[in-house]
Parts: sequence; C-alpha cells; structure tokens
Amino acid sequence: MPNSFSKNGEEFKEPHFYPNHIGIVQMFQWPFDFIARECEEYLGPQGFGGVQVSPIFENRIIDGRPWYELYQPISYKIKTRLGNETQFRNMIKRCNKAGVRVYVDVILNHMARSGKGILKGTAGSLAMPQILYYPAVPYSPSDFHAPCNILNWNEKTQMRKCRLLDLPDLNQAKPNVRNKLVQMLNNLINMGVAGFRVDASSFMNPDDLQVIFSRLNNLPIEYDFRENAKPFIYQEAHHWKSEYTSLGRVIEFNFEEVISKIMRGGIILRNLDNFLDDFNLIQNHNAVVDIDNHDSQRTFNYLSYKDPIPFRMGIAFEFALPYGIPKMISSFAFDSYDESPPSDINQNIIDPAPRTDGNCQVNWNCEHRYYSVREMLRFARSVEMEPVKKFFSNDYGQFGFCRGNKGFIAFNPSSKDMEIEMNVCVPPGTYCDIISGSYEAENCNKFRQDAECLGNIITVNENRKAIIKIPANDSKKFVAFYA
Ligand code: LAG
Ligand code: CA
Repeated sequence: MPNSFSKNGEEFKEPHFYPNHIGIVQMFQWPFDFIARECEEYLGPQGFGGVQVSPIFENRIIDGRPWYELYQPISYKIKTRLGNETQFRNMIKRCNKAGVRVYVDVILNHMARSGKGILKGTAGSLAMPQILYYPAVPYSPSDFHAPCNILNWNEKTQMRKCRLLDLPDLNQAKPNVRNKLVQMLNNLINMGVAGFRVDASSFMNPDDLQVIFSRLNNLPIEYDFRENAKPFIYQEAHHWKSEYTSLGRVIEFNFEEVISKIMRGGIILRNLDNFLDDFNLIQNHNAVVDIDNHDSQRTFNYLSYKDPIPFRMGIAFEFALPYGIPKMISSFAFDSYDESPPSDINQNIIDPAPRTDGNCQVNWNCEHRYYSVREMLRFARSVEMEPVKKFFSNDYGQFGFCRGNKGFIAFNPSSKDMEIEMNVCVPPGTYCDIISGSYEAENCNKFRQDAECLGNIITVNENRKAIIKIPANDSKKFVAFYA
C-alpha cells in the first residue's frame, strides 16, 4: 500500500462528527459511565459532535486526589477514578451509538513524578520515578532524556528535552518509546476512539510526533468511519504553533484571550474581514478553539462559569463564527487550584446526574447543558457553511452579523443600551430570539418546541431590516435567530 501520509497532515484534521453534529465538549474529570449516559440522554439528542475524555491511564495517587493526578501516568492500563477498561469500552459504544464521537486526552511527553518511595498507581502497578523505572509499561532509564529543568521557555531544545514541571521526560526518538506510544494509541483506535488531544505537544519534537502519527491505524469502519480515515489530532501547542500545524490541528489559545476582551468590552471588534490577522490566529482548517479549558480556568482571568454573562456570550460567538472546530469545557466548581472533582468520603467521584430541575449535582457546572449553548448549537447547525456577512459594529463595541441569509446574531458587551435598526439578511417575517427565551432553571429540561417561542419576537421588514434591542442591563446581552 502506498504511504498515504501527506505533508500537511490533512488526514488528521477531520473530527469525524456524525452528520448534523457539531462541537466537542471536554467532560473534565467525568467518569466513563456518566459520560456514556450523558451521550445518550443529552449530548447525542442535542447534536453535539464529540466528547473529550480526561486522561484515562493508570496514574500516580496524590494526597487529596487533585484533578491533576490524571496528568501523571504510571502505565497504560485503563484503570483510574474515571473507571476501568470495560467501562471505557462500554462508553465508546454507547456514545457512538448516540451519535457522539470520543476523543482522549493523551500524555505522550512524560510519566509520573516521584513521591515518597515506591509509587503504587491506581491499577496497583509499581513505579520508581527516581530511577526512571516504570515496569508496568515497561520504561527504563534509557527511554528518558537526561534530567534537566526547563529554565528558559524560549529555548526550543530545552523545552523539548528537559522536564516540564519536574515530570520525567520521555525521549520520543527512542524506538521503544515510539513503539509503546504507537501501540497504546492504536489500541485506543481499535476500541473506537475517534481521535486525540495531544497534551504538552510543544514540549515534544514535531519530527518525532510525525513519525508516531504516521504509524497510527485507520479508524475502524464498524463505527461508521469512512474507509482509510485517520484519527482526529488536535495538539496542545502554545509555542511554535506553525511547527505543529503540518501534523494535525492545534488548539488556538489566542482565541480565549481575544474573546474574553471582546465580551468584557476591552476590545472593540471593528470588523471580521481580517479577524485572523488582526488577532494573530492560525488558519481555519488548522484550528480548534475554546473559551476556556481546565488550565485557563485556573490560571488566567479569561471567561469561565465564574463570569456567567460574558461567558455565555463568548460561547455563543464561538459557535456563531465559522472558525475552527468549536470546543467547550464542562467543568466543576472550585475555589483552589488543586481541588479534587466532587467526590464522596471514599474518594469516589460523584455522579453529576442532572436532577429533576435539570441542574447537575452540586459543584458540577454542566456548562454543556446551558440553555443558550443548546440553542446556539441549533443555530450553528442551521446556518451550516454560510459565510459571515453584513458585519456591523459601533464605537460602544456593540456588534452583529449575519450568516448568509440564514441567521443573525448581535451582542451588546457595553454598558450602553442598544437599539439599532440593522440589516439582518433573513427573509421578511417574524423570528424567535432563541436567547431571550425563559431560562426557567438555568440548565432546564424544557426544550423549545418548534411551534412556541419562549423569547422575544423579532420582526424583519421588506428590506430585511429589524430593530435589534439589547438593554445594557439585559440578563443575556445577546440576541440570535435563524430562518
Ligand atoms: C498540560 N499541558 O501541556 C496540561 O494541560 C496541564 O494541565 C498539565 O499540568 C501539564 N500539561 C502536564 O501534563 C497539570 C497541572 C499541573 C500538575 C501537572 C502534573 O496543571 O499543576 O503539576 O498536571 O500533575 C503538579 C504540580 C507541580 C508539580 C508537578 C509534578 O502542580 O507543582 O511540579 O505536579 O509533581
Ligand atoms: Ca519533552
């Protein structure tokens, strides 16, 4: 068979969503069983494209069980607080059956750091990080780079060969390391996983990654992947992005910052014509975007569940803009960086199961169940590939735009009332603003029926113009409707 590996990694840039599905939800720290149920009960029926599962492999147990212990692998056995291999396989089956793809957050850069003496992982395997022995893989000292710390974050070689946060750094140029990583990834592909978020990509040499990715299997056709389809790859690369866009997609982190500034009124969006250049964003077909993720939630003061109004505006803008693959996090509430996901006294993670009022169990945020998210998903699916047109903005930073003649959205991030007659592109008639609709309970179970409009009615005249009214003190601060 000819080597089908292309120079631009295009075969790794397809998310393989089922038809009429869109977007990825990072189910941060959700156990497999509960993700499976959520795929069936909510994510599939609402048209979400896929879920990103937190790291799945046996990890070092850290006192207090901080969420980040999952980022310290000890072996490639699937057994952690999120569940075991049987549960993992079951989740893949059920999510796919519900029309939702599964992507796994994989750690190829490092292994667990040392603790007190010999470590015992969540699957019972032993490891001796001080002397670089991980017998359950197995890895031994020659599989790692010589120990050094990253001191200068602008120095590429150091970044890639020294330790990130003191974590023993795998040498991906070694045949044994490559074999183990390829085997582990192929094993997941054979189980029906649709792709990977590659953790800490900029801490690895892109040439090594390219070799590893080129050895990945095709996705199995039993799960309705087309023939010769390759896994979707999106890399966590904050540095030297352009070196990674030829391998797969890259998460465009500048997007988070830009959107938080726009929605908090710190930047006025003048137009969308040069959006990518203006804000230094990578090309559309290379990008995965989000408003926040588990790191930025804790590290930066960007938008998150903690800032409800602009956060919802940000997600809406993300889904309304035809840029990259949209991703969002479904997270848990926290006060301190280290906090464990909601757990019981036996340290088992608590079922987020939505209660009868539609809200999730205490401290599970369930952002993916926000009413406005659900409606924006429908908006995005109904405007399909239509281009942005008739962008409008003013000196207050109020703005709006159409998606072809199919949909219109407007935002008022400012502290000034907005009442403007705009060209909204859709045919004359009356439309339902999907955002002002009652929020009964925030994550309510009540779905908008096609016949009823819970929100404001917008009247579009013969010239395709309508009055768009968003008071400064509006509880949502944006308006959207579609034909
Ligand atoms: C990532 N991207 O490159 C993840 O998105 C990020 O969440 C991971 O760090 C990091 N790479 C390594 O996979 C997380 C936590 C860190 C945590 C690390 C390892 O954000 O805080 O470090 O996982 O568990 C923790 C301590 C450090 C300590 C380290 C080693 O916070 O102080 O040096 O463990 O013991
Ligand atoms: Ca490295």
